[in-house]
Amino acid sequence: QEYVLIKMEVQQPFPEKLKSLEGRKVFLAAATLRPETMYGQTNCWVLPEGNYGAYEINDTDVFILTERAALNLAYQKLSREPEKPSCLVKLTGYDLIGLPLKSPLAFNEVIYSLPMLTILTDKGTGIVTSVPSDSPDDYMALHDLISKPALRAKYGVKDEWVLPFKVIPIINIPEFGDKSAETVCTNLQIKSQNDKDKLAEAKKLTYLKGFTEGTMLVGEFKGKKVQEAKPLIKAQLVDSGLGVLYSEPEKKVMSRSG
Ligand code: ZZB
Repeated sequence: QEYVLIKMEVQQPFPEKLKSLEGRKVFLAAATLRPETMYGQTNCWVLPEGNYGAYEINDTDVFILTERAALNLAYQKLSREPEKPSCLVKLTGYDLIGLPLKSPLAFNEVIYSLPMLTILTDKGTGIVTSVPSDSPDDYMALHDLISKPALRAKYGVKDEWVLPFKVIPIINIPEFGDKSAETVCTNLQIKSQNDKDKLAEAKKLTYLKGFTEGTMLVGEFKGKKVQEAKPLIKAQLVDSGLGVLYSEPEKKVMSRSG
């Protein structure tokens, strides 16, 4: 899988835990397969109980992600020292909740890092950018935070990090309209981010239709099909240095004979 890592820049002033990184450019690096949806970002997701680190990528840039991703990056020439990840600060997801971020292409000037309980730590970077218009997982996780004050309280999430953010229409899919994730989640009667089977079904539907039938409603490639816009936006992000390419090694398949 070739992902684009979206460099979501942590805004000043840094919290106590990140103070030693002052003077550097610090990014939460979110792995995405949908660079064309970056206009609609409303927040970033982290796993509260997840382990993360702040890794030196070069003389200026620091990426916050999982150790596993840092090691993969180090073998893809994205580490200060080749093949050796250099961790400046160890962090957990709790340390990241509430960080204000500036993210490439996003219409929202500032977005916040929020808890998602279903993030996999053995995939991507463990940091996920949230596009509730087109991703059912994101739509439901945001819906959970909006509708459950107790959930916000549990993770120390302030109302102003969540409640002002609305779903932004960015892609039209004839069958599902301008907010396909919302439509599909409603149709399948999905109740929460933990509704795994239904969410997998919803993701399949929106992925496929989004790619084959979607049209961009916003941005430089407004009016173009998603299929055409996707590689163009991907190239722009990478060429401008706002994103970097990241390949996930194939998962090892266990031999049956042991
Ligand atoms: C923005 C986005 C917008 C995404 C969308 C999806 C969609 P896949 O195909 O299963 O590999 N993701 C990345 N890393 C993780 C993780 N560690 N745990 C949970 N989710 C993760 O899925 C790749 C997508 O899963 C990535 O692309 C990312 O969310 C998320 F409109 O980035 B995406 C219908 C999906 N729409």
